[in-house]
Amino acid sequence: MKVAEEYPGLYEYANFELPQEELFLPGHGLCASCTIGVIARHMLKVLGPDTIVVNPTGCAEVSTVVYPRTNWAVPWIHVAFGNGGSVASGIEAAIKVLKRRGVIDPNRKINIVVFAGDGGTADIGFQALSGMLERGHKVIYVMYDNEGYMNTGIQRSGTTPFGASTTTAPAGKKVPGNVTHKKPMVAIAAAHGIPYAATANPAYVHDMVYKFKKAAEADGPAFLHILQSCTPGWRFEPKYAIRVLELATETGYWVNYEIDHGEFRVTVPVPKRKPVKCFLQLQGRFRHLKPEEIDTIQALIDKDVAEINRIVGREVIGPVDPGLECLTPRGAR
Ligand SMILES: Cc1ncc(C[n+]2csc(CCOP(=O)(O)OP(=O)(O)O)c2C)c(N)n1
Repeated sequence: MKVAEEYPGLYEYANFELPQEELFLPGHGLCASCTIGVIARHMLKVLGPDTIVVNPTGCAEVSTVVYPRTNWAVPWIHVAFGNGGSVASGIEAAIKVLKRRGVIDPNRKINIVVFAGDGGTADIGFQALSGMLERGHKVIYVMYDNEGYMNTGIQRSGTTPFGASTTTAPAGKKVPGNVTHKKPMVAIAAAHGIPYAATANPAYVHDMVYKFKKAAEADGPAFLHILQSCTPGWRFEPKYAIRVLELATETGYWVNYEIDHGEFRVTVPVPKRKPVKCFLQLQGRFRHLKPEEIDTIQALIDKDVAEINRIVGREVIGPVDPGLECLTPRGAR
């Protein structure tokens, strides 16, 4: 309740208020329990039919659009792996001109969305994204982050976490998998001075839906960084797709926050954290980690959490409580 009082609007857009209409249609080829579907479906429920989706190559694209079939019941365009931001910028500029010329009703609100993976955003699409943010195009950029180049065979990306084993950063005798840290994409996007940037997690659907709404209402570019569990890449049983995402937030590995016109807010406070091993041990990509490597990851998270608490000015993400059970039944939290 405290959260609702502090952040009015957070729970306004609850699921039951969303339209019944499905604009992301069933019958796609996403992997069993892939949470890209959860993100796309809720995104279109919030944004509605007057939405144009720009989709760089990645899992979302190859699994939902195989000519002549599509799961997107809205205008959708395929773009190259690296130019989502540029194409969206062009669409936004063209719509402005068409409105000025009276071809399109100037009062019609059309949402333009880039729906791109972490490789297509944090790495190869980075300059197109940066240009789009710098020029101030009114586009919602959604980066779904499965922490690797998943559709081409689980290669590491700029957002693969420390210690994850991938096909291009395999765990071996001397190297514990990937040795770099996640690129802080929200901080980078926010540093462009855009009005809205946020993280989200499909396991916290109300929070995610609220952020789609805020992004649509922003008076300029909006950037959403959404964690997305990947069954083959993270190597967990499909039944844990949402549970593993919950653990990401419950352990402080992933903090749900927003930066609204420079104002930083944690939107899902975590009074007591579970140890990060709860998140790691469900996934095959971390199975090789030694206890001291898990301690390193825990220390990295503790540092990030301390920084977040410092920015907020109070302990919005609490300390680790080793007494908490990893897999608390849903609703018992
Ligand atoms: C210039 C270029 N380089 C490489 C590729 C091959 N390619 C297509 S999709 C992809 C990986 C996409 O990764 P990401 O954006 O993280 O999305 P995911 O597959 O994980 O959904 C790669 C390497 C390409 N299409 N174009």
